[in-house]
Amino acid sequence: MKEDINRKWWKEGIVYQIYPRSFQDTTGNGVGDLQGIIQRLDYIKSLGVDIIWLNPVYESPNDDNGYDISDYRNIMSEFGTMTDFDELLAGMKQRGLKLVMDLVVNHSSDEHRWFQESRKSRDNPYRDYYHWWPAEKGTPPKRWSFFDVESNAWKYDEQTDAYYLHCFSVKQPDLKWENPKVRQEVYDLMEFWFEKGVDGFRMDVISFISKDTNFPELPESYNGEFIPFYSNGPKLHDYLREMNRSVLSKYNVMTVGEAPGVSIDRALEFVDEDREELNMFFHFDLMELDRAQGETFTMAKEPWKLTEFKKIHSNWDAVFAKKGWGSMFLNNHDFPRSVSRWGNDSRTHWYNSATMLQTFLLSMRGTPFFYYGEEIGMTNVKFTKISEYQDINTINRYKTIQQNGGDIDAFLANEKDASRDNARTPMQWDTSENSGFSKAKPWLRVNENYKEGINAATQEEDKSSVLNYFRKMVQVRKDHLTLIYGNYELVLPSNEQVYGYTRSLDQKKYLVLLSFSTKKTTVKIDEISFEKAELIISNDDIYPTGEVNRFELMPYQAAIYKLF
Ligand code: TEU
Repeated sequence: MKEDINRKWWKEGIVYQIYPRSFQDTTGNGVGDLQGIIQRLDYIKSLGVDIIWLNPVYESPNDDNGYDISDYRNIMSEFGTMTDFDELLAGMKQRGLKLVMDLVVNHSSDEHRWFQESRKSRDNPYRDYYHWWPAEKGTPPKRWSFFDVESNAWKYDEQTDAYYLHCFSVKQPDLKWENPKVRQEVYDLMEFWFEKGVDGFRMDVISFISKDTNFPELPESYNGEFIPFYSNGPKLHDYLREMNRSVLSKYNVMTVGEAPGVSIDRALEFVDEDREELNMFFHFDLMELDRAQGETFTMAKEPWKLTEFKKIHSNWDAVFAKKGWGSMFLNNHDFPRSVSRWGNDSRTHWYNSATMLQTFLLSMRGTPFFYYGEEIGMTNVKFTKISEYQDINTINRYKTIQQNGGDIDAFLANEKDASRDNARTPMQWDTSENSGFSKAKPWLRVNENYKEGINAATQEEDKSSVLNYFRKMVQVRKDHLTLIYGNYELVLPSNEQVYGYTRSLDQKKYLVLLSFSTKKTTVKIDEISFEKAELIISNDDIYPTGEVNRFELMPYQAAIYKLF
């Protein structure tokens, strides 16, 4: 009997995320642009991916690299014009690629016309587009801000003697979703892009949009952790349903919400099809695995454990086994490079661990999201001086520590592993100056290892490169519907070296074995029985052990077998 799998393009597609600032500069100003992406469309198509997610390309003063939008219907001048955008979209359509844009509507830029108006007077028609706290009510109740040196989300504005709320930087005031006019503005701008032919949105901190506008003190149950509190606003799901009804339901589009603070028990509230809210969302359980408790950007003292890594993925897979759908990612523009973080970027283990991690994402249920450069195994840049960083997050946390007389050296050591800029260095295209990214000095320093084989051109020529393995593995996913929709079952749950699981659908069964170890390991699979294991793909040589259920794995080896 055929299992019912409810096929959808956004479940079968593979996403390639582009940070436009860092992809390809064509104007010679050291900043990537839309023409640069257009130039590289054939390369992107050659990877076998289906969907491009673009980080924000709208007009912005770039306090937070485009996450502070001053005009939702225009293109950032550094990136090009609307004509360039239309050309990009047409070029993508021609090649059968879909485009997902970033929707940043928890906040706008303080340079957006709405905020410029809002701050003018208390009776301005746009006053209620943002959260204001009149000073005569006293100091507003504590709210935390990500990028504020004092971590204070309330900024006093003299002009109207009131404070405005900004959960991110002072230049990112939070929009007031409680105002129906704001919601209508958002739906209108979404329509604007859908009418152009855009295929979906990744929704920035969408879990934060609803606020209790009485601004009570943080309830004790949250134990000082503000991210889960921010993500649990009273009207969140009303707004998502309204958005779906008003706009999303009219188009065949994909939605993926960024949902920091949303725990697994709340997952289906967002993506259960019957609720008609979102298709998928990003959870952050994995991103917290190697971080200090409650500290998104500080490394934990203890190394992370593979058993915990497995548990996170097994638990999340189970939630979406019958309803909803998951998303899979190992890095993005906010988190360090996957091979440096979950693999091993030493010369000896770089190739195997980069390809092993690709095998993982491409053999799990849930839509895989790759981040530009992941296909060639780009690594963390590990800046040592504060002057090398460009990210407001690192720079402002540095200032906080300086102000409080904290340990600057410890902070810089932490940022080497944890900073967002690790993931934002220019794409490594070839061995020419600045890795072929730009003829001018890049906005963020290039990782020097582009000269040592970590670049697309060199890997293009090499049949056994990370890049060419990626292409092969993408094809393996496409050729095996089981790897997309099949049931997932963990084997070897307590093994700290090897992650093993099976995927099965309609009588077909595959075994995936992934070594996370720097040593050779042998595993015996006793949980399931099979007579034969036929190799589908591996990133290293296979050494037969003479026993059907015993496997020897080289350091960071990945292998997928079909079981009979
Ligand atoms: O990130 C939101 C955010 O909270 C992350 O910084 C955080 O690391 C993660 O959610 C784990 O808790 C989004 C964007 O991705 C980021 O680049 C922006 O700076 C931010 O929103 C503000 O728009």
